[in-house]
Amino acid sequence: MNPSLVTTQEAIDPVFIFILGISLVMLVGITIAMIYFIIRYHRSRQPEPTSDVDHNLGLEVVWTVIPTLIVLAMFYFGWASFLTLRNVPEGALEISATARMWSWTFEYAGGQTSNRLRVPVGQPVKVNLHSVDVLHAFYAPAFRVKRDMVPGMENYVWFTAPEAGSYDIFCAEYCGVGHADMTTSIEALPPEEFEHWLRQEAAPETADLGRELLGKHGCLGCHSLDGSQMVGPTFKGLSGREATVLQDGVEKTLVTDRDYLERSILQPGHDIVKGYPPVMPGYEGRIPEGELVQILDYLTGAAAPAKPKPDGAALVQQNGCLGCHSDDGSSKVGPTFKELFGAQRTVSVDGETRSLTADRVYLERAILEPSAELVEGYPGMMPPYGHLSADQVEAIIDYLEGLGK
Ligand code: HEC
Ligand code: HEC
Ligand SMILES: [Cu+2]
Repeated sequence: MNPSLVTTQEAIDPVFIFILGISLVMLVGITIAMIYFIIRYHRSRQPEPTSDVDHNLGLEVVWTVIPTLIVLAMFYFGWASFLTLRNVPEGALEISATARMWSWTFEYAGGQTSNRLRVPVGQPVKVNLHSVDVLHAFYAPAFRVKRDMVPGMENYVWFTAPEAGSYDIFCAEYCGVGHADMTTSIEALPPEEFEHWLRQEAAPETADLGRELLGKHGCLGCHSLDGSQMVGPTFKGLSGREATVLQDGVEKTLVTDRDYLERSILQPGHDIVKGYPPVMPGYEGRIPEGELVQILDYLTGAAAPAKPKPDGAALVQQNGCLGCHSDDGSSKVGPTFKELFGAQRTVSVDGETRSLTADRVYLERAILEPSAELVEGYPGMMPPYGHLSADQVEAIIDYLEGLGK
């Protein structure tokens, strides 16, 4: 409603205080009047009927009109702030949130996914809500937003994080065993840090782009990526080593840092790598600046920082697996993970019963497509985890292997 409002808290809090304030005044006023009347008109003080007045028009008008105005004011301010919650400011960053039993996944426009909702400080964020199985509810109390997530129905919330920090997210749907375990957080980061994180998460794609550009500019006709000899030195292990070069015929040893690489591409004649013919064409003015950055990122390995191996135990926690599976042998909604690895399983496939060994292939299928084979005696209620990466599934299976058998 009010375009100068920048956060949902600013829209909700005054209305909340307003309604709470009026309610308090009413509560106190009515209670005092009641106590006063009880004492003042007690039978011991007033044994006789006091008067035979049957109504008072003035009073009746006052106690009808004033409460009506108060209730209308509550409605007006409530409606105005509701509109603020529903009208997403322009330029909002869109992120989609998927809820499943019993975990959250947040997905960004570039395809990056995360179990925590990372957002830039100061920018409105629109979260598109989506449930894959049952009712859930996205609830971020710090930003006063709460919205049901109904399977098959798209909905959204928006908010702006005013300062960096970590804010709770809950699932506010409590009819089911594991919603209360669906806790995660909004991590509000300074914009540069957020951009950095986004880029880093997108790294595999950037790396592919750098590689593609090497092909596009014909570099791979003279340079190999795998260490084999071609007309020019291989790109494998290129960055950060020492190179013996000839500068105007004088031999020098240089470190192949980013500046060196940039010069080697733009003005290859400046430093000729010893033992190679000076045949590389100069690319000055032939590669757009942005593409050169991508190529240098790729060659220096900045495009694909070695990501730490995912941690299976943490993944099982974050993805809500432990809401339905135990790791100690006790029974929950699903079979326990303890001593599952390598065990003999009885499953039903399209109504037929089969016996299988829980090897890596079986476990991978059980996680990605749980409905394909149902473990005998259990309901088919496990959500599919197709959004996990191959690395993540492998880490979970390693974790299961660690639980014995
Ligand atoms: C016609 C073949 C040819 C093409 C095409 C070519 N190069 Fe080269 N490149 C060479 C040769 C030969 C050398 C070694 C002699 C020198 O330093 O000029 C070299 C050297 C380099 C070096 C220094 C390597 C070292 O070990 O220190 C880099 C970096 C490099 N090239 C990048 C590229 C990039 C990026 C492209 C594409 C944009 C490219 N080159 C295209 C032939 C080529
Ligand atoms: C909503 C409850 C629920 C959640 C959450 C859940 N599961 Fe399951 N899971 C089940 C049920 C029920 C079964 C047995 C029926 C079936 O095979 O689908 C099962 C079966 C399995 C099996 C086969 C077990 C066996 O005994 O052969 C594996 C492995 C498994 N789940 C792994 C996971 C992992 C890993 C996660 C988290 C990424 C997870 N589950 C999350 C309910 C759940
Ligand atoms: Cu839920």
